[in-house]
Amino acid sequence: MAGTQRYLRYIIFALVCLILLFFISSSSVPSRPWQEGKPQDVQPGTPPITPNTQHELPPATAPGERMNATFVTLARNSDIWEISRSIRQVEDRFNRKFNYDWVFLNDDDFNDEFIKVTTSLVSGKTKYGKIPKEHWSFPEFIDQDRAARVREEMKEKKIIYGDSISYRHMCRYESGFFFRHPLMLDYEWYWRVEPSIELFCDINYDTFKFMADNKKKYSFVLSLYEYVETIPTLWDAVKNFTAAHPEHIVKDNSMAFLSDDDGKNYNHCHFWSNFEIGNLNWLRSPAYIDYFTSLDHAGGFFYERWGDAPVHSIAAALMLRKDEIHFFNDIAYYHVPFTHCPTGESTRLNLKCHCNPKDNFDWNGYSCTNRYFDINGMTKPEGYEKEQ
Ligand SMILES: Nc1nc2c(ncn2[C@@H]2O[C@H](COP(=O)(O)OP(=O)(O)O)[C@@H](O)[C@H]2O)c(=O)[nH]1
Ligand SMILES: [Mg+2]
Repeated sequence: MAGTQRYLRYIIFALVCLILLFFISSSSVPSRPWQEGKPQDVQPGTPPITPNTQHELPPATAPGERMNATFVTLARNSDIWEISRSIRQVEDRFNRKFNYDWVFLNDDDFNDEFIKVTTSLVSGKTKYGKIPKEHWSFPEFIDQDRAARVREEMKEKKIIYGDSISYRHMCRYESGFFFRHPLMLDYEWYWRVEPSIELFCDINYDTFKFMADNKKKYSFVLSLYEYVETIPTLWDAVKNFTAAHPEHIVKDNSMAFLSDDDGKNYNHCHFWSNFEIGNLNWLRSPAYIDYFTSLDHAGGFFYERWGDAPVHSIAAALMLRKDEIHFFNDIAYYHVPFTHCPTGESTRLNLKCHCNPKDNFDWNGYSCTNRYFDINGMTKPEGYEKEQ
């Protein structure tokens, strides 16, 4: 019995050695190296295999100094999963390399779940602020009955957010207060992020540093015409402001972006402010504060439904020099229902973009980006005609 067991052990040992030898010899057979840039030989009937020649991994964190900058998001606790999607995209495409802070603002207290989830997603520091009541309520000079009547009328006309009070507080807050929140006072630069946005391309450089190095103060990726029904008297209020404060209007401005008759009428073009990278000191400047205060007293945030997009855009177009506004062609972006997908295949491939170029809104007749290029004497990217 003992002899049989010994034989069995020898046989098992020999088998294990044979198997090991087999694996060692097959792994030492040199395999065919990748051929740079050329597909492998293809056997008939098998799909081609394309080697990825850009396989070096980028460094986990970009070297160099950081700017005094933060992301900023206005959100409700109920926005948690929609903002998580946005954060994940911003982190994957940009911030995992730069680790900038993120400030969250809310008219209510953020709950533990919102704080826990968003903190886990952001690679920089996260800060949570409550908006003071006086920045999210009707100012004393607003006639609340008149405001209520307008909401009723707008509801009947089915104007989007026409009957919403909170949407109006939100637009007024984004227009005049977010940059003055105590948490924002620590920073010079901001990047606004909303729930459910998408970023489609890698951003391999520090966009805040780009803004500073190139003396930019405001930027955009999408532009379009505003719904006229929401801003019938906005341009009158702007004209009152410019008449009272001509000193705030700069010489080489972008009036031609806003008006086709040198300022008489507004053409409703604006930069879409759900994406913005900008300079907070500009928004905190006497020029911008005078502008906001003047518009606020005109009452249109409540008697109409002025959005922060035309409010910011008109300010940028009149109170900044043309060359202080930047169009980020390389930041591919979606916010329902519009997409900015960079024109130019080489840009899209280099930046590993996953947007469909057919979805690009830039050269659509309802976009104002064409006009922005024209008034700045900029050459449109190759291939733009095919996207019109
Ligand atoms: N805290 C808070 N945030 C809001 C409220 N309404 C909208 N927001 C935020 O304000 C931004 C714009 O609102 P959104 O619903 O995206 O408007 P839209 O993009 O114009 O359709 C988003 O970041 C929202 O999360 C609100 O009542 N309270
Ligand atoms: Mg939104």
